[in-house]
Amino acid sequence: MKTNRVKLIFVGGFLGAGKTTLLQQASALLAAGGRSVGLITNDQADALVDTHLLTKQNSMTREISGSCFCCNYEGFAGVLSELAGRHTAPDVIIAEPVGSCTDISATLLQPLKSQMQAVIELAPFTVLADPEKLERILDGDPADLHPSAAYIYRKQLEESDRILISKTDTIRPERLQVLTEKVKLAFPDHEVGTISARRGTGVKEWLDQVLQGTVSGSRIAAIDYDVYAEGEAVLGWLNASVLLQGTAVDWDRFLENYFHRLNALLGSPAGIGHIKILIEGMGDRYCIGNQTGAGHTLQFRNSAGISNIAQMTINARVEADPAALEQMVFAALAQSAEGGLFYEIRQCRSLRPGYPRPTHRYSHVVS
Ligand SMILES: Nc1nc2c(ncn2[C@@H]2O[C@H](COP(=O)(O)OP(=O)(O)OP(=O)(O)O)[C@@H](O)[C@H]2O)c(=O)[nH]1
Ligand SMILES: [Mg+2]
Repeated sequence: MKTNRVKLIFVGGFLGAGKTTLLQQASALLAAGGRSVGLITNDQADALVDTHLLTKQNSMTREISGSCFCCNYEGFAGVLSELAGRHTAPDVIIAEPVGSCTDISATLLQPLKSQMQAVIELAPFTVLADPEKLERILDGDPADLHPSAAYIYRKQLEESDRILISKTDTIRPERLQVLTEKVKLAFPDHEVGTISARRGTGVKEWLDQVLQGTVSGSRIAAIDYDVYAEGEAVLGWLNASVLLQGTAVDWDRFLENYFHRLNALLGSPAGIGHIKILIEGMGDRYCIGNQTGAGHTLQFRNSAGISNIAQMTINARVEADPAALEQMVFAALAQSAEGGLFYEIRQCRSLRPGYPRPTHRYSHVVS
């Protein structure tokens, strides 16, 4: 076991803010600098696209599924101890909480400071916010979210140590400057930064700052748990894993067609938290599609190539009844499979997140 404490970085922020993309970039940068990295993902159910993606790059990736970190503190602490206790323990661990989760300072950071100081050293708690939603939220608009989900968005910003405006490549520099000033005005005691994980801009600077920073969980937000619970419960949550089989299928085109059909069934774009779909073809080939709101947010990356068999992992967080969401997800699959493609649903879990009941909730900041 290492004698030095392992640095633990939490990267929070609402669904689709860019957390996993930052984890990928940051861990690659750390690895290139000779530092080993452990990653911890979190979801309400297993078959998480993020875990599949991160595992491709980093074998020290762990997933806590079935509940958020806060409601399974012991599970999270157990994974931390396992990683930190390895013969080849990582130098840095980066953890990504569920995007609809808040009150992380009171329920995770304070207990960790109090109970695991011997093992880990907490970095400043960063919350990512994508410019489009952030701009609207700051203007008092719910940004196509249910008002209680917008409440969670605001609370995530409020409880953080560091607000990081993400996806800066999607906004003009002058607008970014105004937005940054607005954030500083709304949160005068927070550190505020900007980043484009896609372009790599600001990733090194952010890493240097959080690795040097020693103050974490510097504030606890007042959270109305009934509103928080409602903000989570309006989201239907679906994780599914599907085996696809056909003849020389172009999986990238299949994925585009699938999104097209699913959007047609979903109708109004309002209420899409994040739909992320991974298709893994032969060898290491994969493609991924992400949609974090209206149609213009849909992005495709990589290529799964052409083959006969592929594995599809579907994660959808949409303001819809879970049963209705499941029905639409599979109706779109049935439509996309017309013309000789077979599919087998290997696993499917659809749910409405339950009332958040954290293991611990500290009312004071632990020094
Ligand atoms: N243009 C642009 N897109 C980005 C950037 N960072 C992330 N994205 C895109 O935003 C979408 C969501 O990114 P993720 O990293 O999966 O977001 P997340 O916060 O982990 O999402 P959840 O885990 O569902 O909460 C994907 O399409 C990413 O490619 C960025 O810097 N620029
Ligand atoms: Mg993620």
